[in-house]
This record gives sequence, structure tokens and C-alpha cells, in this order.
Amino acid sequence: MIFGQTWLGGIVTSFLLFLLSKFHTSVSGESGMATEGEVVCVTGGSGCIGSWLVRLLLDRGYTVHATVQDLKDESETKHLESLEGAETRLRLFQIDLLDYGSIVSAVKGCAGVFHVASPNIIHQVPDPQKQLLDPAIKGTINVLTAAKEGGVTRVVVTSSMMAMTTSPNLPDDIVEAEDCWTDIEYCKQKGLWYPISKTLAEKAAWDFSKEKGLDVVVVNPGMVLGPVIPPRLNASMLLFSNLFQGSTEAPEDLFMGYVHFKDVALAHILVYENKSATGRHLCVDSVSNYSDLVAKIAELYPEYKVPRLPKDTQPGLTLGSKKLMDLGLQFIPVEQIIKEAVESLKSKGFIS
Ligand SMILES: NC(=O)c1ccc[n+]([C@@H]2O[C@H](COP(=O)([O-])OP(=O)(O)OC[C@H]3O[C@@H](n4cnc5c(N)ncnc54)[C@H](OP(=O)(O)O)[C@@H]3O)[C@@H](O)[C@H]2O)c1
Ligand SMILES: *[C@@H]1O[C@H](CO)[C@@H](O)[C@H](O)[C@H]1NC(C)=O
Ligand SMILES: *[C@@H]1O[C@H](CO)[C@@H](O)[C@H](O)[C@H]1NC(C)=O
Ligand SMILES: CC(=O)N[C@H]1CO[C@H](CO)[C@@H](O)[C@@H]1O
Repeated sequence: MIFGQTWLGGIVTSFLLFLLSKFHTSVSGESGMATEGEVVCVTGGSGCIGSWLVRLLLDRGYTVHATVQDLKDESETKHLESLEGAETRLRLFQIDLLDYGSIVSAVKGCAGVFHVASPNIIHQVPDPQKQLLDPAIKGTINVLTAAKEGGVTRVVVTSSMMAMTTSPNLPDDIVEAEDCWTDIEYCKQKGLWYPISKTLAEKAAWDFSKEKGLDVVVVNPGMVLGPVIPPRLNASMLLFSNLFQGSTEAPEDLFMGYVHFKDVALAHILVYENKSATGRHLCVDSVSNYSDLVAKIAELYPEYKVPRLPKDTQPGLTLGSKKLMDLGLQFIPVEQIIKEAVESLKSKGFIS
């Protein structure tokens, strides 16, 4: 009898799921989303970019395996669990980028992987090898190995604009940022370990892809700003937030472009879904000197003590995100990014 009920329940459920899948196809089929229910993994799902990506993937019907570093820490999990669709389609996994076994469990059963996790520390650190290079580089190799072993079809890796443009000798006539690589020797002289970690991690990803035949696509965001989902601020939003307290801290020698969290998340999804996407993708709405961005913020918010920074002397490159625009991305303009970032910081009490 119990068996019979379960069996009947199974038929009814299958039929309902069938109807639901038909319904989904009819509403979203035009946008090329043949992905309903597809399972994907987001490493670093708890972070500021990661949680935006998890949000948009859930919105699009994916089932998401999101990784966090500590499942017992509510500041890493609560904001994810309260996303729409999380109750039925989100699973959290605890990983350490240096623990291969933990990554295998998170990636198991996934069609795609978004490798977002990497230490995002732009200030000086006492032990760059341990704090930045190892988790970035070995972590990337661990994630790609697990993806390859698990039969994942495509991996999207979050690199950075800082893997492209951190260099004193960028020629003025560069057309495609995707051709530029950060100058490692120069960064070593200056102690710029974060750009080094991102550059070497991205190179390791390309080497792995070529040697092992894994399909890898890369997104290279500039400075990412906008509404924050987790309770803590990441490095880029902390730098931004500190401006409102009069901080004159400025990232040295870092060519800057600016982009909204949502657009970075969308870029990841576009390059995952559109199989014609290949290679690297600069992801910025606009590029300007940091001092010019700060001047714009000061102009928009005269009631705060936003400082004027001295003019920096980066060359006048005009780099665009043409590849992502060709894939259909329409970037949120920098003024709106600033406004949404400020609203979010106010509502969370980071600036008053
Ligand atoms: N923000 C930007 O302006 C910007 C620009 C270009 C590229 N990126 C890249 O975007 C990615 C996400 O950065 P974000 O800005 O969103 O920073 P974030 O909020 O600090 O996110 C970093 C994520 O990586 C995870 N992580 C760090 N070390 C780990 C380890 N050893 N094992 C497992 N997980 C680890 C963190 O987990 P916990 O939350 O548990 O600590 C967190 O989820 C990074 O790859 C970063 O380099 C950021
Ligand atoms: C940055 O500032 C320098 C010096 O004022 C200027 O020559 C250059 O065009 C600026 N770069 C950008 C991308 O705005
Ligand atoms: C995929 O990207 C190409 C450009 O690279 C674009 O022409 C095409 O329309 C995109 N396909 C979809 C389904 O959006
Ligand atoms: C520098 C810094 O504070 N980074 C934090 C950014 O936000 C993520 C997610 O909440 C934290 O894990 C980082 O420690």
C-alpha cells in the first residue's frame, strides 16, 4: 500500500515536473536558455561577486553548488540561504582551495564550474606565498583537476583586469586588452602580490586547459562595485567605502576600470552559456584613473568628506569590453554603479 502510494506519487510528480519544464521552456526558451535544472558549482559563492553570481544562476533556473570556507559561520551562509530559489536549488559545500578532496565533493555531478574563489587582498601581507599565491594558483589547479575528473563540460575562471594591465610600459596603441599580460617582474619589485597571484593563476588555468583538454573561459573584471549581498565588505567595496571617511588610500600602479557586481555575474553566465565565447574577457563599463573616479564620487556626494587624490600618471589607454558587448552584455554606467554602491552602504550602515 505504501509502495503503491509512493509509486503513484512518483507518477504525479513526474507529470507535474514535465508540465513545469514545458512551461519554463515556453517562457525562457527564446533567450537561448536550455539550462533548466542544470547543476553548476560556484567556488567562493559566499563572497561579494560569488553571491551575485549564485543569485542570478538561481534566478535562471540552475541548481547551484556554492562553496564557503566555513559552513558554521552564518556570515558566509545566511545571505545565500535567503536568496530566491535557494531552498530547493542551492547546496552549500565547505571547501579549502588547498584541500583537493573537499573540492571534488562540491564539483561532483556538475555540468559547469565557476571558479570565483581566490584571496582578494590588495594591501601588503606578511606571507604572500601562503596568503595569496598558493590558494590562487594551487587552488585553480585543484578546481580544474576536479572539474576534469568529474567530466565538467566548461569552466569559467574569474581572473582580473589586474592580470592584464599592471605594467609601467603598456603601449598607447593597444586595441584589445585581452592581448595584455601584467608585468610580473615589475610587480615583484613593487611588492604587488595580488596582481601576481591573479596573473599566475590565470596562466596556470590556460596551461591546464591546453595540456588536459578542458574547456576554460576567463572573465577579467576591473574594480567591482555596487550593492553588497554578504554582511562583510570585500576589498573593492572597502576601498570605496573608506573614501566616505576621507581616506586617501589609493591602489598604486593599478590601471582601473569599473564594473557593477551584476554585470560581472552576467558576464560569467554569458561566457558559460554561449559556446562561441572563447579566451579572456575584459569586464568593465569604463576605464579611468582612480583619481578621476574619486573626483566623480566627490562631485556626486559633496556632503561627504570624499578627498581629492593627486593626479596619477597612468597612460591614456582606452580599453573596451567589446567581446562581452558582442555576447550581449550592456554595461551599467559608472555613475549608476556609484549611486547603487552608496545606497547599499547606507542601508547596511557602513556610511551614515
Ligand atoms: N572585487 C573586485 O574588484 C575584483 C576584481 C577583479 C577580480 N576579482 C576576483 O573575483 C573573485 C571574488 O572576489 P570578491 O571581490 O568577491 O572577494 P571576496 O568577497 O573576498 O570573495 C573571495 C571568495 O573566495 C573565497 N576564498 C578565499 N580563499 C579561499 C580558500 N583558501 N579556500 C576556499 N575559499 C576561499 C572566500 O571565501 P570566504 O567568504 O569563506 O572567506 C570568498 O568566498 C576573486 O577571484 C577576485 O580575485 C575581484
Ligand atoms: C589618466 O591621467 C593622465 C594624466 O592626467 C591622462 O593623461 C590620462 O589620459 C588619464 N587616463 C585615463 C584612462 O583617463
Ligand atoms: C553568442 O555570441 C555571439 C557573439 O560572439 C552572438 O553573435 C550570438 O548572438 C550569441 N548567442 C546567443 C544565443 O546569445
Ligand atoms: C578584505 C575583506 O574584508 N574581504 C572580505 C570580503 O567579503 C568576503 C565575503 O563576506 C569575506 O570573506 C572577505 O574576508
